[in-house]
Amino acid sequence: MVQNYASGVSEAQIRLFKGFGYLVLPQFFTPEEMQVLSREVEQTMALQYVHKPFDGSKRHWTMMLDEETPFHAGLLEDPRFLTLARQLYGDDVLGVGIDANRYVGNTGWHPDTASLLQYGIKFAFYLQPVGPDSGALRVIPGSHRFDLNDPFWGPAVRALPLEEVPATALSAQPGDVIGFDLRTWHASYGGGIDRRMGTVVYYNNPKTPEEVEYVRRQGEGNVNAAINSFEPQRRFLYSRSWLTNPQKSPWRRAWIERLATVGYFDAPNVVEGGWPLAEQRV
Ligand SMILES: O=C(O)CCC(=O)C(=O)O
Repeated sequence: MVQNYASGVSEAQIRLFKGFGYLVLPQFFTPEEMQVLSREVEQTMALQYVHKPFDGSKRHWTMMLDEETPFHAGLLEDPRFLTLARQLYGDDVLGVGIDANRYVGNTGWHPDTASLLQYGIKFAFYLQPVGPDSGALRVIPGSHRFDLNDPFWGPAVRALPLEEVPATALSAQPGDVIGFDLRTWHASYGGGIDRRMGTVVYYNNPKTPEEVEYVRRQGEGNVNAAINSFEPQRRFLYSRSWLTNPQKSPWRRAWIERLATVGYFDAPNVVEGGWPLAEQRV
């Protein structure tokens, strides 16, 4: 049995997310969808890491936005994700990414942004069961509101062994989805080798010049955090194919226009072949 998320979630769940920075969406994907997700991950990872097959020593990561993985590629526009992202961040929320991961061991405490002014939601789903001591995502409730420049907060978290930081572990079965604010501090403990997790990410549409500046910088930050660290075959975040929007998705068109305006695509290796695309250059 799956639950129907296409029309969004209740006010109580929205309040939980806004107050504590996360929510859990049980039974989101059907077993058949989980099989498709697993197959697409298997095939793409084999291609992206043909030069260094997974040996359990280092995380593998890849974007999943393209037509070779059509089920993943449609997730940003899937009403089950998009309706909720719009409920939380407004109708102009920006779809920015879909990825797949093969994690190795623990993940230390961190938020997914460099500033409280750059935020949005990351939806995460696991291809195998995860529990409190077997790789479940741990979140510090309410930490999306903590000042990143506070001299006590970050050091206090990092001074403790990962598993002793007071937190909530979000156990999940295949098919469940967890959503967390990008500012929420999260980690995982006790996960084995090859913990497979996919994500779907939306950014709040920046309103002030400062917010715009942080989204612009995030393009380069994402290249460093992903392409440069994990070294998949594909040396860019967004393919020309995704940017040319072959399905003529009105959502994707609006996201690309806005992200281009704020300069998110400008840094090297954000876009295949550089931005603007060759045919748009004068
Ligand atoms: O599942 C994990 O080990 C960490 C996930 C994470 O840090 C993320 O998705 O940002």
